[in-house]
Amino acid sequence: MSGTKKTGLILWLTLLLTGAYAEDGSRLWLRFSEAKVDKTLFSGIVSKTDALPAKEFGMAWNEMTGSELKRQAAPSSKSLIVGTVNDKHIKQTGIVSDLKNSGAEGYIIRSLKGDSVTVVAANTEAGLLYGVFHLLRLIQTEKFSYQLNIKEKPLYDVRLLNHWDNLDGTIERGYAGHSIWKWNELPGKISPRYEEYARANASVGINATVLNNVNASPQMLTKEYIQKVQAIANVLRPYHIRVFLSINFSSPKEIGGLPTSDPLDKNVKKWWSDKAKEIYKLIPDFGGFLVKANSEGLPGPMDYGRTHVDGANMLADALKPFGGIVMWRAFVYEPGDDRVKLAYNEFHKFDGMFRDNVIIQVKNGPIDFQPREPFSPLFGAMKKTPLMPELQITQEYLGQGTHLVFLAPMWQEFFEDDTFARGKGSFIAKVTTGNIYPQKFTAIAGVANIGEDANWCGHHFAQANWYAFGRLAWNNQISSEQIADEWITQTFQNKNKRPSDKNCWLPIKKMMLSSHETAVDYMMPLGLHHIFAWTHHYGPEPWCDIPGARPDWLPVYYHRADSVGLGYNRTTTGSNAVSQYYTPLNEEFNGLSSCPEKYLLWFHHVPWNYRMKSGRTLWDELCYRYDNGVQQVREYQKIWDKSENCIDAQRFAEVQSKLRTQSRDAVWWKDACLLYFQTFSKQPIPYNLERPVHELDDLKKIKLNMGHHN
Ligand code: GCW
Repeated sequence: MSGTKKTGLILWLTLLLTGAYAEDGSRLWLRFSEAKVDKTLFSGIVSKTDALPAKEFGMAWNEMTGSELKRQAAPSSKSLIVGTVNDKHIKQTGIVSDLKNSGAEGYIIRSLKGDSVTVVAANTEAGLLYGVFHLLRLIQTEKFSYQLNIKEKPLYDVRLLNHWDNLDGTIERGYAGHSIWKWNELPGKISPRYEEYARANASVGINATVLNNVNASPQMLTKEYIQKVQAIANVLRPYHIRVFLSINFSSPKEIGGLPTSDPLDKNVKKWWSDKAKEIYKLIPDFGGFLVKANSEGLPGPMDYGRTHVDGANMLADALKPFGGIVMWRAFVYEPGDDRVKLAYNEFHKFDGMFRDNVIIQVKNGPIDFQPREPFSPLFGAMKKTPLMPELQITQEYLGQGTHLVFLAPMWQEFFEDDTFARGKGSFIAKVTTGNIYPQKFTAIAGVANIGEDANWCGHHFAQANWYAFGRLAWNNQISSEQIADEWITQTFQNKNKRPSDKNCWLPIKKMMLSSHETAVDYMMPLGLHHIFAWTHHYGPEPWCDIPGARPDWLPVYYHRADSVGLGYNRTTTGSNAVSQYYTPLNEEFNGLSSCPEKYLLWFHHVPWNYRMKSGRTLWDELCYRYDNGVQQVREYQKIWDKSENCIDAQRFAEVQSKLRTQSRDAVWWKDACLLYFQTFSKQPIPYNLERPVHELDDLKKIKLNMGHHN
């Protein structure tokens, strides 16, 4: 036996004996074999044998208990009944009338009195699937009982992932390897990952996906590719996931041989109508198009002197006969005024002019997925046009595949923001679900963090962000704490390690819940934004000032550090971006002392010696925040190392290693920002804080090879 083989065997035996084993994260939160389940929970299942929800339940049950769940022709004590309103056993339960307002995706899980029968019922198979996954989650997290009475339906109609996946297999802002879509193998070869992907999404309620990058290749709409898309759609369909595509606005010209892509040209209109027909013939439940137009160099209607309305409506007309929708992005910023104001200025004036199957997709903040931004003032401003939030699950600006940052608290903050659109209480959560101004349909998108890495998301904890997006798209009122609880239990529970695992989970949960604020602290506290390194957006480069580059791609444009102070004056004496918000919010943001400190430098240029609420000067406060970020990550390292006994060996080691990098990166961020801003403030870093360990000149030389255009 060779040395390596011997070591391998010993390692294997040790793992076996200690109960530790390698786990690569590929099972996500669907690790049913690790759940502690009493086999006698159910005596059998009453359901249609060919229905997917029952099949999914049966498979999970096998994994959980090691035994088959018997089919029953009629319910008996401790039966599980799974069925739609058309099934006779559901009719007998009396639940049917309660499902009246449950819609196409809602469900009821109810324990019937007397003989411990559990019923999962819905109007449709889609609802049933969500109900079954809910029941499984209860079992996995040891929350199942015979006293259930749950009624759920989603708050958003379309809950979709946006893949920024290119046809060559690369992913824009992807940090988990190449794309899971194997375009060169399709349609002949179907990767097993497509179905796993569908199941994982369905388990958290995601019902739609855009397969390709918003920076779309015209090739996507060729016959060849539509056939490939059809093959994927066929796998996703049983899981009730509808496929959408990003389109390139110049497609008629690029692949259709037309001399123009002018949206008012009749041949162009016909081209799109024919294209829609062609797609729906192969994919009858096709969702529609996502469009990035006249943004970051992409073509659009304005190339022909037309407007976003002309472009969106033309596509909407092509899709309308088939029930498709257009998701038109508001991420536009032609150079000119303060970038923060541009999307609002461009779109607000078009309110009420779009077709009823158009929805405007708006990033949560007015710039670009920064670690923290105030909400985009478009939310609440468009009263007659449906808007959908776009969140970024992939951590472009939040440590990418390396930093542990749980995004649910950031999204929760967004949902809880009050727009004052119709007075107090006009929360984003309500505005975007049609509860302030009625919307014909609602939607929410998350830019996916999924790739072909074994663990899907690069960082084991990044899976929590996929999970959280799904849960919040279903119900934007679920607390981050609940989401973390659910995810940790499902993801880390381990049959061999309980009960000690629970002691570990509390600190892990605390770490997750504070991790976003921590990243804000060590990257850009107090409202700083966009001081990332040029192109790759991983590390700090607040000094970056490339002659000739677009000013609004440069950090100095945003932080405006000078001898007086720091921050961008967006008040009435500055760019006046505050005026895009409703009263009293505009006034609150406008006042130096009323502006929430988390947005201070977003809205104000603040003197270095300005007194903060803590009593410290701005400069000192900045130093404390950066330092706090660093200390927190070190705390996370301790928490994680202490959890070694309850986490499997592989994931433990991988996360441990990433936390080490995150810890070094946090110091890098702190030193870079403080040493650089110190050249303006000319003040010492408070002496009780740890000293920089880098030279500013050395940090300025760091160039990571992660190239990207902006
Ligand atoms: O966040 C920026 C990214 C680009 C992205 C663009 C967008 C897909 O840096 O990579 O392009 O936004 O959202 O369109």
